[in-house]
Amino acid sequence: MPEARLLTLPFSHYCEKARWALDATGVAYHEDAYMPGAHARATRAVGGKTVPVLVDGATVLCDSTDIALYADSVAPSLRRLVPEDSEARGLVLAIEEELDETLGKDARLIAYAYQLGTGEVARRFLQELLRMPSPVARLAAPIVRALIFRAYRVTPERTVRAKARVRETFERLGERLRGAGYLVGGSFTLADLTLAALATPLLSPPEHPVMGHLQLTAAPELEAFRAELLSTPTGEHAMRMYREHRRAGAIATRPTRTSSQRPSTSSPRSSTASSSPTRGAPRARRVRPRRRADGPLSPRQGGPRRVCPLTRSVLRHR
Ligand SMILES: N[C@@H](CCC(=O)N[C@@H](CS)C(=O)NCC(=O)O)C(=O)O
Repeated sequence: MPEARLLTLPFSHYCEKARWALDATGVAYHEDAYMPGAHARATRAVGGKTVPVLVDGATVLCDSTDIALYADSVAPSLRRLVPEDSEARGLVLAIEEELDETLGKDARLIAYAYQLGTGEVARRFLQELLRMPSPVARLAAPIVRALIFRAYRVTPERTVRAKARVRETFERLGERLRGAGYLVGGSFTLADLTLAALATPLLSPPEHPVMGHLQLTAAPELEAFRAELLSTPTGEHAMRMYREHRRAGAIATRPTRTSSQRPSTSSPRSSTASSSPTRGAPRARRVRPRRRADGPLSPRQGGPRRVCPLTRSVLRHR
């Protein structure tokens, strides 16, 4: 039985959230990391639109929350990310859902606004992120900028508003963290994981399994915002979650060779969206992912059809 497949853009913070949830719960999977553009074909082929997508036999989950809850539902009790107690569970899911809709979108918008903001910064960003040769990155920068700014409606006004909302979110969560080691209860949950993963475009924790190896040069405005957030209790908390709770992901253990394996084209049995009413109760599935009691995930047989050069460079680095 093949392992579950996680389709990603490897640098995406929603993908990192799903990857971390799978790693933390010990679900065996392999990551098919795509280049931007190629991801759209791959996700469409299984009935999805955005990444991450988890394909496990006939089950297709097209949202990071559904993937995390699926992973949690098959995890041994010691590795669960969502508490069983109904009050704590409700709180964890509420924080997770809110951060998906606020911090996830705000962090992405702010990071792109600054990293693609001017010609030279954008060129360097693409060169470092996608390992593009400098002349190619220079040509691609205005096109990528226009596409991304349109897709995520990046404008100076929206950037200012997104920063204000991130400050509010961090302040509110900071109140919750006062005198407490974690956002809910006394242990690491999906709420802490979601905060840390979705803040990565702003905080750049060195333990990030992909971005930690790239060490992108941040635009000065982004660096200043990072410094501001890192000085808050919530920023400190997110960085500590990476230091103390992030295990190496499958991407770091996978062989580099590619195979002729094509993504499944069979129609999905279940496919969910971020507004799915199934939060807290992933849909019925036929095949459960194998799980491991502890330790890093095993290397898969074969590899993705198109390995993102970024991933290759990370793999080389390890
Ligand atoms: N709510 C979704 C959001 C996923 C999302 O926005 N993914 C972005 C990457 S950060 C994406 O796929 N963008 C490319 C596209 O829309 O084609 C989730 O939690 O999975």
